[in-house]
Amino acid sequence: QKSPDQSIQETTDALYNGIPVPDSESVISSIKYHAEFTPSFSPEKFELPKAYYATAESIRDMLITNWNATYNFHEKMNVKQAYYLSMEFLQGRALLNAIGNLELSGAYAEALRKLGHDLEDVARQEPDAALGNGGLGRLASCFLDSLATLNYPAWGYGLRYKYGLFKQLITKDGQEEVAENWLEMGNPWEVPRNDVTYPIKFYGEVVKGKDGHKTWVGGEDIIAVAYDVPIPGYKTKTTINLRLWSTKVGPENFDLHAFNDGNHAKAYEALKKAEKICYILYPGDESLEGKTLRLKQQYTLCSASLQDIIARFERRSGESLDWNEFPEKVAVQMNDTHPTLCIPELLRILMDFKGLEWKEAWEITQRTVAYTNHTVLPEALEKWSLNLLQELLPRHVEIIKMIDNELIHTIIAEYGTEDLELLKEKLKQMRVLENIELPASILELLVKPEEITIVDSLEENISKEVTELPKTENNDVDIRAKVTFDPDPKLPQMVRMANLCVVSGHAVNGVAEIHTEIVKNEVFNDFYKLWPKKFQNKTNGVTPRRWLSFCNPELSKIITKWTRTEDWVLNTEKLIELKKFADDEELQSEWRKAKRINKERTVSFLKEKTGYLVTPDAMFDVQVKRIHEYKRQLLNILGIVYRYKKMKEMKSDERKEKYVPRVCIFGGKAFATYVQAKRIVKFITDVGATVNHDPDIGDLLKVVFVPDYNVTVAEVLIPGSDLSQHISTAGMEASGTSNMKFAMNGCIQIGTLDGANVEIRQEVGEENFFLFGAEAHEISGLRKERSEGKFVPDPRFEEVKEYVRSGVFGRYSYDELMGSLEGNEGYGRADYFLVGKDFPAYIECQENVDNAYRDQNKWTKMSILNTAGSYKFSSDRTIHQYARDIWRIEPVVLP
Ligand code: 4GP
Repeated sequence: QKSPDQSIQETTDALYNGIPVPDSESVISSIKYHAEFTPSFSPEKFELPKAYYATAESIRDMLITNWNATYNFHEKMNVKQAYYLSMEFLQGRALLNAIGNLELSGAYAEALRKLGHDLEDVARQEPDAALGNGGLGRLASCFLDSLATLNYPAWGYGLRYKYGLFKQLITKDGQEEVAENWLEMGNPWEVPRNDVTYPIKFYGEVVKGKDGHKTWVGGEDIIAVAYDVPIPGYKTKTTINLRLWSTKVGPENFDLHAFNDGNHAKAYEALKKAEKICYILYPGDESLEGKTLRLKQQYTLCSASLQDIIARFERRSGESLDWNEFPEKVAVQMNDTHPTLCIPELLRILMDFKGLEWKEAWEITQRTVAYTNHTVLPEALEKWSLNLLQELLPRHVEIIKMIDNELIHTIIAEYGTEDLELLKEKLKQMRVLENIELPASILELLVKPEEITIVDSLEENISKEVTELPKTENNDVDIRAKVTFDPDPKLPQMVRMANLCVVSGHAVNGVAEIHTEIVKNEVFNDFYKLWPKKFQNKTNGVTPRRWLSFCNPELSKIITKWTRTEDWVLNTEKLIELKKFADDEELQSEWRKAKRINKERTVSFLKEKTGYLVTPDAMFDVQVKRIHEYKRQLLNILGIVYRYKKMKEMKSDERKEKYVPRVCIFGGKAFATYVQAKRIVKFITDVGATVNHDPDIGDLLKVVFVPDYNVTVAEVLIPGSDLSQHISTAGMEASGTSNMKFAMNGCIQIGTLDGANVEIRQEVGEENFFLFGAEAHEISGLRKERSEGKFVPDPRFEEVKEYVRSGVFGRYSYDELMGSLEGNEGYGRADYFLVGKDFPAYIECQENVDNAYRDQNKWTKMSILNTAGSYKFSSDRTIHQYARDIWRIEPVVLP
């Protein structure tokens, strides 16, 4: 009889030595061992929750062994490493993914069976790690999987939010949010690292020593603590790290006196303040409190991660420490603008702690950081109030001003001072600081002394006319030109984080071809003209492990059979092979069977989550993504309403003749304070409530809103859908990634020419994609047409709105909702997203979908060609491109 320790050791040794499958016996003893010592559960019983924790911990042992081996090897090789900084990681569940990546599914399934449980049931015990909102966060998680799989030396850095993204309940009033306590039962996938902590400061002031050295003192001090989450690669020992920060305070911040005096609230104040930072993802930021908290979160991520990265660099460099080597060893990727503060933070550490001069520190920083843009929505391009930043991070504001100063010089060099109006315009648009007077030294260059008013920057009111320019250091005193450069006192003074990223990063990338073109030619056009080489495209991708191999074993078996290899999981180009057999009857029949099984799984899932029983004979038509006006769930549901109205007008036979039965499935969360998005959720559920109970309609049409859409729900719905909708207003969806997942799983798309749809359509073939709608280059003209009152809506659009207004689905806020689609000022955006414009094309395209679906052989062929054409959309391809073009890192394979 082996001791449990021995078994674990053998299991891990087996992995270590590349022996693929530890037998189920050793897995059993490892699970039993953990079951015995896993706290929080009754000792006698081995029920599902306990089985889950014990299984997870037995896997974790292996991950940690590999994680250590990877860490040590990278440390020894001292290779260049990439760090992916992201406020979001939407990891989903870890158990089946880890078992799958370690290729232990068979052993674990068998072991658990012998212990009386089913692996799938055990896996269902795990809460989703939902430390993200949507695309950007899930992309970060796919990237981690690819980085590990491809043996890249890379880590993720994020925050360990106590509550993940809220849990969505659907009630009679629409969406309700409740806190998601995903850590309630403990998290077996993390390793708390009480030995890895860093101080983080807020507020306080900057003092200048005699030697000119700046020090940031006073204020509030908290501590960031690391929690490490090992991320296994597929079929490799490489296991990288996702380091998540949590926050606390040191014992000196517990006010014992206050406590003993009975003032408990005061005693805990500092602790509460510190802990609050990592409570939730995206605290509502309407209030100053919310904004402050969000900024504290961002700074915590940036400061702790950079201190950690720098400490590692120093340790690995040892005696031969040379700061100029830093960019040769470290690449920092900012996932959108949320981690922008790592720019001034790196500069601060280099200058204030490592003694580097500005010029050198600035050059090192630029060579180190790079920025990915994920959205062109103006409201999502972050700006922070200068006052708030000044208060919270005074030293960083000084540094940001220095960067702004560098940029101003570049702009002046580019545009010259001949045409002051042009220069003024460029400065206004491009500066990092918005609505803030130019620094004295710059004004000196541009304006005659007699035109200048000098204003003490901190005391706005004390201003005096001067005729002679005083000798001042940059930024300490602002000199305001009377005529030309006055900021508008009515407007707030802001810091534009995106501009800061573009100036400071050596690379800026968009996430799909069309998006990168918009980034270059519209959003950051002035910068693109300055630095064309900085701008790159990196079309997104998704991991084929989680999003095909593991979530769709039925289809995976077929793919392996027909491509005659399992290699497609690592090398998705092999999927192209399927094209050859797209007409093969045998493949088609197997393909349809797999889809049927997946649809049956969806049927039970929908029954369980919503109570609705739908038939798998119907076409499953799915739109799952965050609820946002630009994603146009409203276009989808209005199309359904129109279909319903037409059905009602027909006789039963006619109806059955004309329409293919459909189950229209929606899922997605609306941001808690986004009123219009919440109205849309409510509308969809109201339509469902009417249509689904209409005996005239029966199985011809069902409308189901799946509550609490998350990674796990996506893993069920995507393999089981026939049609998926990606119907954003053209030019507004940066890429989309669920479109890639649907294509991989053989679902056909209806969509606009937007984001990655464009490339997907190219790859799967135009005839296998249902295209409709206005194109990106037409949008601004169409909006203008609308605002000038020249747009003539299609009668079918008027008809559908009228129908909704008539009260068929109840009377909840529908005047507002329908009003928003008209030029009605009272309801805001006057169909900014052009639902009315695209409506006729959309419903006509949906008729084509019906016709295509009737011919099941043709449909199956289209489905096969979608999977075949999805080869390009593996995050492995994306990661190779980042590694080669931006990070300049090489894979290192563990011996
Ligand atoms: C999303 C974009 O909306 C989506 O098109 C893209 O696929 C995804 O990023 C990944 O690049 N943006 C966000 C966000 O999630 O929060 O801005």
